[in-house]
Amino acid sequence: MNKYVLQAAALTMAAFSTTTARAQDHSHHHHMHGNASSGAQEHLHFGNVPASITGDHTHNKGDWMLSYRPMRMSMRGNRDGTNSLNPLDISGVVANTSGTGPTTMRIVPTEMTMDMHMLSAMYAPTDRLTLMVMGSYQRKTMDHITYAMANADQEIGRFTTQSNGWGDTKVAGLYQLTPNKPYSLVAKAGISLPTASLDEEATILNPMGALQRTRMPYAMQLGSGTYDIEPALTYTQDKGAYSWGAQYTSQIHLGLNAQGYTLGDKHVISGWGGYQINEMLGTTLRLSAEHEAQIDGRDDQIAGPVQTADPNNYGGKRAEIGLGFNLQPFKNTAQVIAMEVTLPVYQNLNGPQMERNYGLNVRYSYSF
Ligand SMILES: [Cu+2]
Repeated sequence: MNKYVLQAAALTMAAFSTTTARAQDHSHHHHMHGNASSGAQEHLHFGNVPASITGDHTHNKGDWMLSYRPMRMSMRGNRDGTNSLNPLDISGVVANTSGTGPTTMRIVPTEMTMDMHMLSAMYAPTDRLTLMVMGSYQRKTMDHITYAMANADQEIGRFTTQSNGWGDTKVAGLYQLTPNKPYSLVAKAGISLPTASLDEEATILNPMGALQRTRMPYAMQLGSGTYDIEPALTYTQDKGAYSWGAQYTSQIHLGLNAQGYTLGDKHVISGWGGYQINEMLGTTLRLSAEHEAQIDGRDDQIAGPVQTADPNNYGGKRAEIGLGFNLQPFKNTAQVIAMEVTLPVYQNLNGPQMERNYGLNVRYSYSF
């Protein structure tokens, strides 16, 4: 596994260094960010795109962009389909949470927080092709209630589990399909490399009232464990102070991971509009819809009377709204600070499953 990661990294670095050398011979560097005039510059719209959107733009030949994107996803409460469930609706329900057969649930998750810090670099070897590499560090916490084995209505205690570490590493090529049009259409071909840990453990309070060390459920692990194909197609355009765009993106997991399962494939469609209030501040409004499949296969080390240990209790259909702003402190897009708050508007989940509460995306990008 690590061999492939190193090969991919080496290939990326080789692509960067040859193209950097070529860019240096080139007498005229393009530094046209934020200059909203005609021609190729029309494509540099990335000043006013929602903070949660990635892979939406390409850069001019020889240009770089570094970005830091902290992100939070908060989940609170549970539902099955579109119906909200109380913890006592879940305790005692039969689920297929181990390889040995059905179990009645005695541990109910109530809240989960995922914090992710993403660092990425973009480099454009040509005016139409931009290369991107991204790494991430995450921290997840999950709160639970434990009910007694002998009585599904009797709470015996609460506990929190936590995992943290590096996530999967993503490498992508972004290609500008419409270089001479007033709009931009960018195709992304990306791959996610399985660099994250999938055997994170925690101490739990079991229904017998004892503390037990065990492998955490799928949701608390840090990556997919598989090579994933991540294609995307993004359209953006602007006119005066107004900008708008749409994106289709997906994550397709290839094969089974070493633990014996595959996370559900995910497809997301987003549309957004933006309004530039002045040279420094823009606002965005986004609507996204996604479909995520259930987990295929199972990790035999993940078991226990809890919904998150059942591979069927993953995925579903969700729609959300995002409200954001973009700040350009130096009145150009060389540095952009973006923030977006995401709120769910529709959740139809393969449950019982925890429901989303809110999301927060921040992005700082520096182009040169
Ligand atoms: Cu960029």
